[in-house]
Amino acid sequence: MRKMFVVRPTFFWKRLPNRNTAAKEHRMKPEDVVNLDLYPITEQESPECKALIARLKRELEENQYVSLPDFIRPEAREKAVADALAALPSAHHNSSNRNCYLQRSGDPALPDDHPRNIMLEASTRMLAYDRFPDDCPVKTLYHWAPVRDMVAGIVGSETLYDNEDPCQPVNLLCYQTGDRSAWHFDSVNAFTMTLMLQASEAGGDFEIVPHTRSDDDQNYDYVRRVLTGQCAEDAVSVARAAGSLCIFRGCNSLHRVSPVEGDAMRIMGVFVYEREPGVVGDPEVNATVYGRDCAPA
Ligand SMILES: O=C(O)CCC(=O)C(=O)O
Ligand SMILES: [Fe+2]
Repeated sequence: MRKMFVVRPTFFWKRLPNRNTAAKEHRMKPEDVVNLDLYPITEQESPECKALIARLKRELEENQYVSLPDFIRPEAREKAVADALAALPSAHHNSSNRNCYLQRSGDPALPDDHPRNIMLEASTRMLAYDRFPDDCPVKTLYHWAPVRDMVAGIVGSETLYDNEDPCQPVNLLCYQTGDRSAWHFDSVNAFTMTLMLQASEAGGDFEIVPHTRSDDDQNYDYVRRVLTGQCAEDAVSVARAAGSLCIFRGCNSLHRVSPVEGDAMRIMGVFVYEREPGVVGDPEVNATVYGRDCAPA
């Protein structure tokens, strides 16, 4: 009998913080975060869901982007916005002059009008994964297998895994008045996923030029013409109402966010899934994006 009263220190060490957190957390169930009426992703073997994923996959292939309006329920969206606004003081203000390959310096060996030497202004506020609460609905959504499986189906990947970096898996990207993201390619991942949490009053348009380059052709001449504003008609402005999820091939399609106007902060959830387990970020990339070393202490 005595044995039953032996309390192992690890028991307390592990339990107490959890209990405290539980008291403070208002974790919503994933079923209450995702709009399952429009996106019945808990039943992925159903004909309805299969047809939905097949349609979204086709759209992504054709257009290089696909939009899923009203993907998150309003209550979950409002909580995520409140979390972002509360955490905003700890955001990293990324203000830079960079080329579309996200490099801060050009290549002196190349002509001035080469895309690598065309520098553009960008300004955003980045909240890393470890800067906002674990019960934030964007984290709930990200870590839920039905969402991951749906995304895998849309991007045509067998299996996707959560990113395991302390900073990268889910970010809240905030744009105040005047903030913008200049034309760029997303360098590392085969697709990018964003969720509009709060739209700006004006400006803040997401524009994409599908197929600007391909895996085996940098297409520098076309890229240069896009960067210098000669191909405005090729840019698609993607409607992004609050609550809409977007999956796009940012690796080969130049995209940008026009300058935000008005008082409302444009708040975007950005999600990173991986094709293999255990992926963490490159320390140099993290230093640029988050302004610090993200390695766990
Ligand atoms: O804020 C956006 O709409 C786009 C963000 C973006 O370009 C990215 O996350 O790669
Ligand atoms: Fe991007």
